[in-house]
Order: sequence, then C-alpha cells, then structure tokens
Amino acid sequence: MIKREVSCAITVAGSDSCGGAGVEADLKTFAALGVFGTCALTAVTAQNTQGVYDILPIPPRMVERQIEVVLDDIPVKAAKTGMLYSRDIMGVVAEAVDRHELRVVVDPVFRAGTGSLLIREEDKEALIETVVPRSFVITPNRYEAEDMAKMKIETIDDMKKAASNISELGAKVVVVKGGHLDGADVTDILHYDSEFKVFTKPRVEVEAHGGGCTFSAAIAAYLALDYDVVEAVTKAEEFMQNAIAFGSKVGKGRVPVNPMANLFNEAERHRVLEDVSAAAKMIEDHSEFLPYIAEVGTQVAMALPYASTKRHVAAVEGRIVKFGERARAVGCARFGASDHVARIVLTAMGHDPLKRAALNLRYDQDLVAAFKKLGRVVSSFDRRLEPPEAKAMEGGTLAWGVEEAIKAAGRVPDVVYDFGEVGKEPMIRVLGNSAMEVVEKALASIKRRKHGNPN
Ligand code: PXL
Repeated sequence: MIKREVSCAITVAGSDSCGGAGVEADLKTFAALGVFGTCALTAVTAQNTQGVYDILPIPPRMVERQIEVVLDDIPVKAAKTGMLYSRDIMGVVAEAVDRHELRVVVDPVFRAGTGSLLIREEDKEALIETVVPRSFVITPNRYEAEDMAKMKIETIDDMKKAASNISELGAKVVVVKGGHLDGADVTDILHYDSEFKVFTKPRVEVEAHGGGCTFSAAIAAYLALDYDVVEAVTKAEEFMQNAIAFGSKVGKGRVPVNPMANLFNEAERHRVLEDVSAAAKMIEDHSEFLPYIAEVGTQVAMALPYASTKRHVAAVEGRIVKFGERARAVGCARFGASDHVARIVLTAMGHDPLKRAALNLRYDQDLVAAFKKLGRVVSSFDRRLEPPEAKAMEGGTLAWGVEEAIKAAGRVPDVVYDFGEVGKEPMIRVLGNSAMEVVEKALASIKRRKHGNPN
C-alpha cells in the first residue's frame, strides 16, 4: 500500500438529522476540499429544514473520549467547533485544545437558522469565558457578535468595533459575518493583527441552512491544507458563494447549502471544454452551417452545472467566423470567452438547470420553419417592446429577451429568435443540454430546410 499524504481535520459539533448543518455539513465540506474529516459528536438533534424538535446531548466524558482516541491516532492539522451545547462539554473541548495545542476555528453557535437554541441559555457566558480565548479563528454572525461584543451592530463600522472587542476576549482572528444586516450586498469583516479585511459580495436571496457550519469548516479545511489564515478565510468566502447560490431545496423549510457545488464544477471543466471544442469542430467540418454563420460571428457555449457568472461558461475565443468558403473557429474553447451567448445560457439555466448550452445562427425564416417541422419548441421576442429599465439591468437586452421567450413558451424553448433592430442583426439561438446537442439539433434542421440557399 503506497502511503498518500492527506491532510486531516476534526469537527467537534452536533449532528443535524436533516444533513444540512452540523457535523454532516462539516464532513461534506472537508471531503469537498480534499481534507480527511474526523469528528467528535457533542449532541444529536432531531431536526429537519423547518426546525429543531429535540436535542440529546452526548455525555462530556464521551465527547472527550472521541477527541482523544482520534487525536492519538490521526495527525489532525486543524479543528473546528460547532454546537457545544453545555458548559461541561465546553470544558472538555477547552482542555483538549490546550493539551493538543489545536488550531481551532470556532463557530460560536447559539441558535439554528430556524431560531431554536443550540446552547443552554445559562451556558452562553461559558462559551465566552472558555472557548473564545482559545480560538484561532472565530466566526460570529451579527447576533452572536452582538452578544459577545456587548453592543448593537447596525453598520460596517459597528462590525469592525465588535470584531475588535471580540479579539480582546482572546480570539486571534475574528470574522464577523454580515448576512443578517440589510442591503443588496453582504459584507463580512476579517480582523487580524489590528488590521481589517473587508469582503463584499452580492446577496443571494435564499433562506439558507448550514451556512455558518460550512463556512467555518471550509476555513478549517484550508488551514489543514496549509494556507495562511487570511488566504484560508478568503478562499472560504469564495467557496460559500456557490455553496449558497446552489443550495439543495430538499424540504419544506430552509435550503441546505451545497458544499459540493464547487467540486462538481471542477469535475466538469474538462468535459465541458471538450464538448465545446467538438461542437466548434462540427460547425467547421459541416459546410451546411456556412450560410448560417452570423455576421457578428457564431458562438457555441456550454456552462458548468453550477454556473453563476460568465466565467463558468466555456465558449470559442473570438467566435466562429466566415473565412473564405469555410467556417473557422478563431481560437480555442475557454471559460469566460463569451458575453452574449453566456448570458443566454445563464438566463435559461435560471429556469431549467439542465439547459446549459446555446448556439447563435443567422436568422432565416425557412430555418425557423424547419425547426418547427421537426417538433422543436420555438419562441421569440421583440426588441421594440423592451422597457428602458431592462437595458440597464444585469444581462441587458438578451437576458430580458430570453426571459420573454421562456415566458411565452412556458418552458425553456429549443429555439429563440428575434428580428433585430437598427444595428442589431436578426438572430436564431438554439438552446439545449450540451454544446454538441445544440449543434446536432441545428444541423438536423438545416438539412431539413427546403433546398436552396437562404437569402
Ligand atoms: O448552524 C449552526 C448549527 C450547528 N450545529 C447544528 C445545527 C446548526 C444549525 O441548524 O443544526 C447541529
């Protein structure tokens, strides 16, 4: 057996039976980041996405035994704590941190997102006295930070002040999370060595579950992987954006975050590039496409499964253009190479996550008719009807137009066309599950179109 080095971490936390938070979220996060996860359970909760129904604490002695036997055997490089429930459990965790000189990321869990207390009310102060001073990183949300810093938090300056207060309690690095403050953006504050780092990101409108657990576990995982602490927090911030945006709506209540979203994106990068390359080659190799190459160039694009920006969409660098009597891809397939067609894909995925690919072709009435003849769902939009405010919105005219076409069809159609306007070429877009699929769909319709060149 060849020994392969793997970084190990431990989570000391409660179990969440719905799988979205607690040790379940922590272990998924460790695994998603390539870290071997171990755990010591502090409590079992009977819980679903709507609430916490029961809590069974684990005897402190048993919490201690789990930590001890794991650390005796496995070289753990970073630790995190979640729900610690009682003063007695906090005591054994504090002793273990001292004995093993653990670098610990503390998620100072007071309540579940659904509102239930996950710590005995009378033991909140014990957390501040015994656990906070031993934390390497602590990650309070607004309310936890208010409790610990003994002040109200309403502004970013308040968050900074609270972070300073909490560091005076003995925490080395403080990350105050701003998700519970109002605003279109969310700002988190990192306080370290008397310096501040500010993270601002667009708010994802979702009632998430397990976000705090996943974030602190991601920091611990990056520490186990030897990132320095500022890098570890920065990377954990990035990790959370997709984990929250692509949560799994599995129950009737809150939406568990998805620690696997980034992993699945990574796993698909190669396949998506290959698919776009093969699709571009198919367009080059089939002369039937030549009359339909758009004046502005034809683009074929495909997104990763959890795509939120054009950086998650692969397309042909420089598009596919007419070059003499051939269609030629100007460059290679690359993520971020498309604006327009990427926008179409991202809009379609907002309605049907499987519709990850699109292709634009020059408008031709008979080609539209051929798509219909082959039973494709065809829809359209009229640029003249676009309200002025839509132009200014993210995604602009194309996002608006594709939304209109989807609304009209009642689903993501196979084809969206428009007649253009002054300075805008009329266009057909073919949508589908993969780059190859849209190109094949288009070729079938081109072959079916009545003979003769388009005008
Ligand atoms: O998010 C904090 C948290 C920690 N631990 C357990 C939880 C939750 C939230 O629901 O259930 C076990």
